[in-house]
Amino acid sequence: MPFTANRQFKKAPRMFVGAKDMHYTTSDGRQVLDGTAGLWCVNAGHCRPKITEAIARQAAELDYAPAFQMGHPKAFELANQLVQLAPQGLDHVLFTNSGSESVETALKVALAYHRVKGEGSRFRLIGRERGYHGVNFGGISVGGIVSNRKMFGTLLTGVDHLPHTHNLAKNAFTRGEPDHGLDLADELERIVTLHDASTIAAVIVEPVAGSTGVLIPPKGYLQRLRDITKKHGILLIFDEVITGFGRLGTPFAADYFGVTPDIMVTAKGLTNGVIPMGAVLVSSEIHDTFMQGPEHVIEFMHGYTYSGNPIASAAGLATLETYKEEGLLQRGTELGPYWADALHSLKDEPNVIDVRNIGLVGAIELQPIAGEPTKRAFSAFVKAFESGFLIRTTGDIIALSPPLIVQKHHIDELVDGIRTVLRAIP
Ligand code: PXG
Repeated sequence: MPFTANRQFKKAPRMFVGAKDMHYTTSDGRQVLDGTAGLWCVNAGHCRPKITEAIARQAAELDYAPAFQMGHPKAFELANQLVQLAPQGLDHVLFTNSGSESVETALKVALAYHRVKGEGSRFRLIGRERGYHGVNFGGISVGGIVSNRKMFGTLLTGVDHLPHTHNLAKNAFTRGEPDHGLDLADELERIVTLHDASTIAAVIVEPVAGSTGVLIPPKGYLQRLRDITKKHGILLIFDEVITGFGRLGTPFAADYFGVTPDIMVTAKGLTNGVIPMGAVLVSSEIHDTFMQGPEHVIEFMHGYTYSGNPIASAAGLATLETYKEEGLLQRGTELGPYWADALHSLKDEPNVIDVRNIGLVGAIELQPIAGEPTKRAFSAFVKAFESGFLIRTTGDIIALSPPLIVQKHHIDELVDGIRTVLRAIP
């Protein structure tokens, strides 16, 4: 099983057999409130009719079309809609089947772009400590999670990392963007000085790091990264696999922070998590750079059998329509203050050392049990599940990201449930 304690799980399986809107149904018939939108992906809630019907219709009409040298209308329609929704300047789309594939695709675009431009010396990729960019070799190389990297040999060479921005001593219990840490963006200048700009292709960051516990960028940090990358001709890649599609109360984090990258990596919420699909958006400047040479020659040697798969495309279109009809991509702005108040009411509960929030994301960081890191949070996860709440934990951090259809009473229920759990566990 993926990222699972296999032996423990198989002794006491936690199984879902159904889902509707905000709830899962377990194999023993219990309702579980979804506090995490599945794995940060079911932004429109579960089993939404528009999406399930679109999938069924498409499966009966055109099940599969070859992705190479052939097309079908829905992939183009979805690409056009994505471009409409995305920040201005991101005008072209490459489809993939997951966040991990989107990351690999983005890194390859960055390297090839510089080479096509005659700057093939730009081969370095810069990631960040505590970054998560999926599990493939490029992603774990630029990623900054030691346990995901250490087993797998030399990874990609020519990679360096920015420091992470998490600083509890200075920023604990901040609402939204923390005040301290802007200077950490200047570490990029140090890295550029060390390697020389002429060797660096791209910087990749999650605008808000999700998997490692909701690390919210300090005020001005992303803009500073944008300024430095621009100054040195380095591409800026935002990995919006989690932050995309309304998680922060705007379509993308790029909108929230007012910073537009050169390449944007997406997946998850693109199809509401229902059918695997990812998309990489790039600027016209990048796209146009590739469009040269003889016309019968393939411009970018990359792609997947299932890139722009018809059923995934149909799911994506129906998902975007659902977001639009129900105003879901703005829900995080409307509900943000209520969400923040509810979460921060946990401040004085046992072992809570930080609460942080942005849009409809939140984290509660717990003091680890001495000598047994992750154990306290995992106990909270199990206890919450038994009590009817799905939460995520990473290290000793509880991460929350409910579907964007969440109502105030669900928020109350979730936060009160967590309060009870925190009081009950060791
Ligand atoms: N980039 C980011 C920023 C992600 O969060 C990926 C890439 C990889 O996506 P795929 O589709 O290949 O898994 C992710 C995935 C968690 C959790 O609980 C987070 C992810 C996946 C599973 C669990 O934090 N993020």
